[in-house]
Amino acid sequence: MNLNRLTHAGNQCENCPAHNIPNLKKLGINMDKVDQVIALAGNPNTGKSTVFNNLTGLKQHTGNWPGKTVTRAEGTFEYNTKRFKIVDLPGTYSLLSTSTDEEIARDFILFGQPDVTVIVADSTRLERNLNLTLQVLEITDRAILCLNLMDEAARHRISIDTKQLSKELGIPVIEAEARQKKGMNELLQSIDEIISGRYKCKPFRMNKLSPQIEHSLKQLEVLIKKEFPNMPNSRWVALRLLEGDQKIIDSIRSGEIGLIHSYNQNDLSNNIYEKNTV
Ligand SMILES: Nc1nc2c(ncn2[C@@H]2O[C@H](COP(=O)(O)OP(=O)(O)OP(=O)(O)O)[C@@H](O)[C@H]2O)c(=O)[nH]1
Ligand SMILES: [Mg+2]
Repeated sequence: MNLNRLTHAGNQCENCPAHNIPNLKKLGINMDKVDQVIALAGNPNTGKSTVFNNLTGLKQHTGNWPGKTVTRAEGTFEYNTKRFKIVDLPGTYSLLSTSTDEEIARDFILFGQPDVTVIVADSTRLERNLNLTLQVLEITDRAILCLNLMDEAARHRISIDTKQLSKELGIPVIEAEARQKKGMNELLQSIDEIISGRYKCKPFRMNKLSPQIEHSLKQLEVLIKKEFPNMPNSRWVALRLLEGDQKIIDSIRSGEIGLIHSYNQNDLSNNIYEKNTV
């Protein structure tokens, strides 16, 4: 094996533009004075932690099997002089899922009030990944779809019309190969455009509900807001109540849902980050 050549290739790679994103400072776990919060959501094994590591310089656990990230981890970076907290979440297929890992992701997406939610999707399994994407678009006005693993998609001869997808979803769609650090600059630019208001998302929403259901939802929402005034996404909670979601019913009865909201508003201690790394 020619080690010289390998080392040289490594150095070349370190110098290539993908490794040196302009205007990005990776700040690790320094949580001082954060301006904006970004959530990394997505199905399991789509490259969320790889994106997180690229932007923060941290070493969140990655590997080629689903379910590696089991709790939420936080890191920071600075881009164009703004400071961002970015939250790496466990993978989830749906906001209605009930496994512990998936609940952690769901709770942050719903109640953590991220300024922008980046949905990291596996480009080779776009259809399956769009399920969560559409659910996230129901509850937020500011989201980005990061089509990751584009190298794998190309290998499988899958091509995606990202412009059309972006038009139909009403949000930016960014092509990425996070393991090769490709697309990170475009992702950051897109986050910046949304935060500054230069890009206005018009998220695709499912068909309208019937007037009767809308009426019941409104009534329930008023009651929920009375009990939990600061809780975001009361409409989503009201919908779950109408559907008879027992866990949500129980957490409303016990008041726990209010605690979930405040837990998700707080910074995590470094301990939690440590537990989730190798
Ligand atoms: N080929 C290819 N592999 C990638 C890319 N991005 C990430 N990976 C690999 O995909 C695997 C999963 O990446 P992770 O970052 O751990 O994925 P995750 O979404 O955090 O996974 P969970 O935490 O289990 O949900 C790892 O082996 C990464 O090296 C990419 O763009 N192309
Ligand atoms: Mg992960």
